[in-house]
Amino acid sequence: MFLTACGDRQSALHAHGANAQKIFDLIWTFSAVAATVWLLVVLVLATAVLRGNLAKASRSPLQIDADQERRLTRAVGSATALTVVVLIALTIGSFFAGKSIASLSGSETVTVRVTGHQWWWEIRYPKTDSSQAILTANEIHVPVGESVKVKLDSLDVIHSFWVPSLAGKRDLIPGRPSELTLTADKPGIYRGQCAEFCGYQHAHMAITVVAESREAFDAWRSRQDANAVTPASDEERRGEAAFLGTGCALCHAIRGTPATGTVGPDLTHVAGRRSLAADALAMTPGALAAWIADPQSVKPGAKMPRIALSADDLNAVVTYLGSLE
Ligand code: HEC
Ligand SMILES: [Cu+2]
Repeated sequence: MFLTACGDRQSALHAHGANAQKIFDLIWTFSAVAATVWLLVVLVLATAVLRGNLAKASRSPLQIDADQERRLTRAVGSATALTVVVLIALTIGSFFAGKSIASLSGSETVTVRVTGHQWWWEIRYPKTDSSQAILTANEIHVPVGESVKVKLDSLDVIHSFWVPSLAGKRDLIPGRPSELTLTADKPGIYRGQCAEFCGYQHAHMAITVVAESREAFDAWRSRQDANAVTPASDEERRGEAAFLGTGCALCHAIRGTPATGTVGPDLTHVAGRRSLAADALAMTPGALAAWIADPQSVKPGAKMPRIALSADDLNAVVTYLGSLE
C-alpha cells in the first residue's frame, strides 16, 4: 500500500481500541456521505453543462420558459433541503459518537496522570493498594484490554494528548484538568504526539504507549516502584557523583539519591524507557551521551542547558544512567 511508510503505530485509520474505533467509524461515515454528495454534484453539473450546450443551439438565452423555471426552483429547493437534512444527520451522528466515547468512562482499572511540559510528558501513576505512586516520563504502560483513565493537565502552555490508534485528541490546558478513557485491545507499542503547537520543539514532543499483558504491566509497575539501583561499579559510582555534583540534580530526581529536582523528567528508571527526550532519540548509550553532551543540538530550545563535563565524567554519567533500569 502506498501509505505503508505511516505504519499503524500512529494512525487514526488503524484503530486499536474502543475510543479510537468510534472516531474511525465517524470518519468513514463522514467520508462516505461527503463522497456521495460530491459524486452527485459532479453528475448533476456534468448533465447541466451537456444539456445547456444542446439547448443553446435551439433557443435564445433571454427566452424564459415558465414551466422549466418552476421545475428548476423545485429542484434547487429540494437539493437545499436535502443538504440541510444531511448536515443535521451528520451533526447528530457526531454528537452521539461523542456521547458514546464519554460513556466509556466509569469502568477504568488503571489511572494515569499526564502533565504536559515544554517539550516532554510527565507521567504519574497514583498510589494503589499494592503500589506506591510512581513518576516517570514520556512512556505510558497499560494492561491490554483494560480501561485506562488518563487525567490530563499542563504546567506551562496548552498541549494536546493524541495517540491516534487509541483515542481522540484532548487538550491539556494549564489549570483546567481534563480526562479521557482509552483501551488498547491489542498488545503493542503505540506512538502519540502533542497535537497543539506548543513552541519550538513541539514536533519533538512524542509519547509512547506500551500495551502489554496484565502480568507484564504489573511487573513493570513493581520495577517502577523500586528506588534506583545503587551503583555497583567504580565507573557507576563516579557517574553518580558527577550527576550529583554538576547540577543535574537541580532539575532531575533519582529516587534513593539526594537528587530531587522536578524541572526535568524523573530519571529513577530512565534506562528502562524506549526513548529519550520525548522520542527524539532511541535509548542507546550513544544517544544518551549525545543528549547529555549537548541537548541543544538534539532539541534546540529544550529546557535542559548544555553542561560542560569532562569526557571521563560524561562516560561515567552515561554508564550510571544506563544502569538505572
Ligand atoms: C535546568 C534544568 C536541567 C538540568 C540542569 C539538567 N537537565 Fe536533563 N532535562 C531537563 C529537561 C527539561 C529535560 C526534558 C527535555 C525534553 O525532552 O525536551 C531533560 C531531559 C534529560 C534526559 C532525558 C530523560 C528522558 O526520559 O527522556 C536525560 C537523560 C537528562 N536530562 C540528563 C541530565 C544530566 C545527566 C544532567 C546533568 C549533566 C542534566 N540532565 C541536567 C532539564 C535539565
Ligand atoms: Cu506540546
